[in-house]
Amino acid sequence: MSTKIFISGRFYDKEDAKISVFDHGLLYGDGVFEGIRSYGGKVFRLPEHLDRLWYSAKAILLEIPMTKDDMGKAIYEALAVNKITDGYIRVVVTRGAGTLGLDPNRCSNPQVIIIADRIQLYPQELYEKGLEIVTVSVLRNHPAALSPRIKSLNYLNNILAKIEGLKAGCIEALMLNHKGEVAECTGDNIFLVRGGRIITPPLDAGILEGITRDAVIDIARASGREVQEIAITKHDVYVADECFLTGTAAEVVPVVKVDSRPIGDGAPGPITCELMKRFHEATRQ
Ligand code: PXG
Repeated sequence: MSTKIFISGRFYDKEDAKISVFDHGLLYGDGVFEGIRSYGGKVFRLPEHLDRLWYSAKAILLEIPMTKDDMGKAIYEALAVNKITDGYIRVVVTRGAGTLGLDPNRCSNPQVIIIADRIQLYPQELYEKGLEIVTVSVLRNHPAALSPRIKSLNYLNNILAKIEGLKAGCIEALMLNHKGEVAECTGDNIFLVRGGRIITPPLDAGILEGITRDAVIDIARASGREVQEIAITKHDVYVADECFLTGTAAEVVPVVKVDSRPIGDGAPGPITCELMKRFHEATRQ
């Protein structure tokens, strides 16, 4: 059976799922998106993902041509028609087809695309042994230029950082902000553990407010751990006891080396392992 893709109210076979080459989503990266997981047939933190999608759209003055309720239903339908219970959902809203000029007012029909797929998980080894990352020279977008809070279709900032990381042999890369502070990785948020305390950069460091980040903060606090959102420098990373990343695809993944320096004793730390376990329990009850 061919994968069925939702485009603006209808399901199409993958081969027939097409949008216009005049869509400003393609021409200019003018649009927004979400990456969402489903576990055991339940969509993880769906209201939070929908809220973030609507805030991203509002930030670029894009009106999503359906209600959150209908979007939620379409997401569950996309899972059902493709018989997916544990998977990954990509929601894309484009500005729609317009002219070859930038003017978004000349685009009349924003497109809503929902792709439900099986998820390609990171190798289990990464969760057991931890990940090595590098700090890259590409700075995270200046918030006054293009806010990292917007999950827009223009991901070149992150892609350039990812390319630099890959060239250094790392599948994830650490990005600093314009102030030289630690911001986030190309598709994951970063956390440190220091003296039993969990710290992560605040939103005003110029980061995406990750849904997994919020979930992990909730889980950590519910288990009695202190979590602080404070500015972090590379120095803090290098002297941390533990480091881990959070993201929709990665969930919680330990980092054991940054810029060739071992973090802590160079193995996944106890608090990281505890949070990985609690996150796993929370998503697979
Ligand atoms: N920061 C950035 C810049 C991201 O793009 C995260 C943090 C983590 O956020 P969530 O809400 O996922 O906890 C992201 C995640 C993917 C994928 O396939 C993920 C993202 C973008 C593109 C692909 O995992 N964003």
